[in-house]
Amino acid sequence: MQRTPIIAGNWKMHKTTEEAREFAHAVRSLTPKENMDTVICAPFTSLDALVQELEGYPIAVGAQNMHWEESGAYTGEISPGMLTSLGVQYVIIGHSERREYFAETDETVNRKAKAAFAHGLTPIVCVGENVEQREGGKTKEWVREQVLRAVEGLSSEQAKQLVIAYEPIWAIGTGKSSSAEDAQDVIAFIRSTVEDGFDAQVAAQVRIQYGGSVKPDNIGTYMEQPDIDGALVGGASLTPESFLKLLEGAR
Ligand code: G2H
Repeated sequence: MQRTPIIAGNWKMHKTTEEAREFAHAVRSLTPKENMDTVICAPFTSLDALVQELEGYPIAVGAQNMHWEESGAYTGEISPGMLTSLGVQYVIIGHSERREYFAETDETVNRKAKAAFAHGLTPIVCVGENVEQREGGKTKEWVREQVLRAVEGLSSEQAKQLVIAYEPIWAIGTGKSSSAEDAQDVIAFIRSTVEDGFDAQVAAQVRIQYGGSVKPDNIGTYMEQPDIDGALVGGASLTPESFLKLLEGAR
């Protein structure tokens, strides 16, 4: 099964709208890559500007979170429909920083994943273990539970469109990346977990990224692995130079 690789930048809480526009101008010269999806997941305040600046260019725009309801008394929240009305196509769900600092749970991840599909957004669902779980040999047990809870109630057609990002928490923003072989091992396991939840066809189509201190000089080693379909990249996606080098390195 040929899966289209997907490289997504996760800007986290970086860049004003003006800075986002400048970034978009700098990367617009990007030569369209056949067979690769490229996404920038930006703060809510920059989404509109990015969609406008990148219209007609081969870079999609994603959000980093959203609420699962369509509207209501949820002060400070953003709905799926608000994102799609801007032209946003992807949304990161359940990033470990949201799980750790903003009370995101497997249940809210699941609600958001379902809401994303209901609105035609592609969710990038993040899973990953912390250092204690890693050292205690609990990585697979933990990510299996996170994956199965995230996909509960999705149809097979939806699950095929899903993007999962495996991001070991100890590798996020620390400069300590998982070796490509270790990442491959866990990601192959995640694929087999998707097979258990659905079937072999869904497992063969779901795209699974690695995330955690991915840089232009190590992205190639991840992309060579048979089950790794791309990367979710934080720090190294923040400058146009580094972002373009990432895309080069991922080819
Ligand atoms: C993990 C990743 C982006 P970084 O959070 O999702 O960030 O590449 O900076 O480790």
